[in-house]
Amino acid sequence: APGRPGAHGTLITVAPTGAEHAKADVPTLPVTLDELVRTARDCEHVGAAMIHVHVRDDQARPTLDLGRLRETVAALRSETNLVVQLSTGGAVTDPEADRLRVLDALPDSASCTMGTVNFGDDVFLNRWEFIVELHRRMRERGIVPEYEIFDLGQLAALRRLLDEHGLPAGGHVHVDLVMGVPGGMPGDAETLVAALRLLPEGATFSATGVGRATLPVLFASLAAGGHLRVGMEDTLSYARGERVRDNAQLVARAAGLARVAQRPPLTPDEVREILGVRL
Ligand code: KMH
Ligand code: ZN
Repeated sequence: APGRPGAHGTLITVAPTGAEHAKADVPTLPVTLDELVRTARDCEHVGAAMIHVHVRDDQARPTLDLGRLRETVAALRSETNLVVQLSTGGAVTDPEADRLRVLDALPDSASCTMGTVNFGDDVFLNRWEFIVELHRRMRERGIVPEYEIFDLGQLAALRRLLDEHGLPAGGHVHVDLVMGVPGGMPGDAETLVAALRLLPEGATFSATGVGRATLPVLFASLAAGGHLRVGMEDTLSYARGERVRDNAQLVARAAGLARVAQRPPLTPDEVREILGVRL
């Protein structure tokens, strides 16, 4: 693990919003552009290097509106130095055409989920042809993918994608293990180690645990030389019986633990170099 690119430090990605939580239930969720930019600045200040972005409309509902995505990318670029990653996952009901159009907003990076998975009571559909099209368009536009892995079979799909369609933009493979989604792989150290055995050679990985998998996955990833994703998309509870105050609280905790592990937070520019994001 210490031999992985960037393993001297820790990439901390913040996923501040997601598509699943309602603003009415979670008033501190950043949903407006203003709230998002403020969150991004606060999170950068305490150690985040990348932001995984879902946007909301004026009613705080998830949207893939291209104008809003473009405006968001521009604002995050001008107000922070964070690597800006847009979600192409959207919400479980979003049509493929809308999800592909996200790439027209030209972010630094975008997510690319490597297969279909049960997602709570819903199905998060990712057909093979759709995955290939995401990969192809990202390479065409110079957008660096982050391959989202919800289950172990999706790592076999990633190998197939790279074998059949070649390396992504930037020439480097970066994976995010999303663990503990009901319907996906469990969020524990044993499963994380099993996933690592299936990673393509030379790939870097981050991991995030959803809900109560948050801390086990965070510790397991740090111990294995991996990077971290944290944020209110994945976790609303800070400790037993204690709600998350804001995203920066989660980033600050991750940064502190990364320092304890002697793998301090990487800067956005270090992350650009590791992931092959154009400057
Ligand atoms: N909202 C989930 C259905 C991604 O951002 O790429 C999918 C998701 C993954 O959050
Ligand atoms: Zn997401």
